[in-house]
Formats: sequence, C-alpha cells, structure tokens
Amino acid sequence: MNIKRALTIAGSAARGGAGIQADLKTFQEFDVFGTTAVTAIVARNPRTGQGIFPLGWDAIEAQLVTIEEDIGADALKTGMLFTKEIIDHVAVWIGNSEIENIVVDPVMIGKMGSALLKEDAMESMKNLLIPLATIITPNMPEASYLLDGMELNSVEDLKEAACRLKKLGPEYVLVKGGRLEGPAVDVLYDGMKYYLLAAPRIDTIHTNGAGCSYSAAIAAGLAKGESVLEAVMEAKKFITAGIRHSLTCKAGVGPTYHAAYGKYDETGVTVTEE
Ligand code: PXL
Repeated sequence: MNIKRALTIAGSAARGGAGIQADLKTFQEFDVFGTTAVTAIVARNPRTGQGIFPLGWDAIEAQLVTIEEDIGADALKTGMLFTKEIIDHVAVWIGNSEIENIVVDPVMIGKMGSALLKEDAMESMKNLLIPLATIITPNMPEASYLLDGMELNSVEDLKEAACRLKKLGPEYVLVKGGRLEGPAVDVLYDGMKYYLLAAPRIDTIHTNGAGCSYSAAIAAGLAKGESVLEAVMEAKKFITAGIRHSLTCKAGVGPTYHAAYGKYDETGVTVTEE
C-alpha cells in the first residue's frame, strides 16, 4: 500500500503525551506511517524531578540511517534535540537528505518546566536548523528566546515576531499564541500574507505535548501532499480537540488526548487572511 511516511527526531517522553510518543500517536491518527529517531529519554514528573538522558550522535545516526535506507520519509519533524552537538549533526543530516518537508518545532522548555534545550544550542538552532525548515512552530516563549527577548503581548506582536523569524530562513513561520488571553490565535506567515487561526479558549492547564502533537500533525499533512496552509488548519483543529479532551493526572500538567479529533464535537476553529 502507498501509505505516506513521517519521521520524528525527538525525545522520548515516558508520560506518553509529548515527544516521540505524541508524534507517533498523531501520525497514526492522520493515517501516516511513523518512524522515530530518539534523541534523549525524558523520565520526569513533578515527583521524580529531573531525569533527562541524551543519546550520543552515533546512536541517533544509526536510527536515521536505518530509516533512510529502508522505509524512507515523505516528511520529517524535529522535536527535543537538547544539545548543540545533536542539532549540529541533525542539521547536516537533514541538509544531505532528500526529504522535502521539514517541520522544526524549536522545543526549549517543557510545560512542567524541564529545560529541553541547552543554552549553548540556541545559535545552532537559529543558524543551522531553522534555515532548513519548511515551517517552524515556536510558541510564545520560544519565539521570544529566538528573537533575543522580544516581548509578545498581542496578536500584532505575534505577527511582528513571525515576520522577524521569517528572516532566519524558513519558508513558513507559525507563531502559536496559546498564552495570550481570549481566543487561542496562531499566526501563520509565508513572507507575504498572515493567516490567523483562531480557536475558542479552553480553560485547562492540561496541555502537555500540545506543541509536539500540533507539529506532528502538520508533518503528517505535508507527508500526504497537503499545502502548508491546509496542513496547519487541519492540525489546529486536531490539537484543539486534543486539548479540549486532555487527561488530568495526579501531580502534573496532563497530556492532550490524541484520539479526540472528529470523535466528540466541532472544534470551532476559524481562519482569516490579512
Ligand atoms: O512538550 C515538550 C516536550 C518535548 N519533548 C519531550 C518532552 C516534552 C515535554 O514534556 O518530554 C521529550
């Protein structure tokens, strides 16, 4: 069967809501065959505290070579890359690969406060990885870090941030405005037009893995040949449903539920062009 394939290069999140686990569940929901290159193992909740175990490049490269020589990929997404060494290698590997659709989620800090990117890795993220991207998907803190501390307080600021991030070289920028008040508005920018994707605000803290799942859904859409706008619109609906039906948990920020889209209710997502 001609099933499309998507590869995720990201961390393993033991809690199952974020990272590689979120990506695979999302790919499955979109009828895309998922493959993985694990960069690090994250085993952390508010009780266990810090538990991040990065892999060496040899182990990561072995996974990538295994996939490339065999299954292949129609799209790729990156999630938690953690160290400068890993980003530098991943950027070279992507540059040499023939994969056309590259989604870079510039993961930096987990919803429960884990540092998922080392400080000295920021320049490589900006200068080596982001220029290779079809689309980057920063949330507000990530956009701010990438823009030397720019303050983001409004949709106009999101647009300004998207415009500045575009100069780093990706084809599209999606700045996610979930932390603003009012509707959850994300700004997609292609260098000419801004598309505002809005969803009704969902009153919950349980959004662990939302960014991972959103970017994985975009990668799945691109793998299937959708345009970037189509893929982002569908992904926004998917993640809105996932947040609305997220899990509560004993101590931390609960994970979004990947199987919610299309099962329970309409998402209420709208798109306007500016
Ligand atoms: O949601 C960010 C994220 C990404 N990748 C991994 C994570 C998390 C947050 O928990 O654990 C592996």
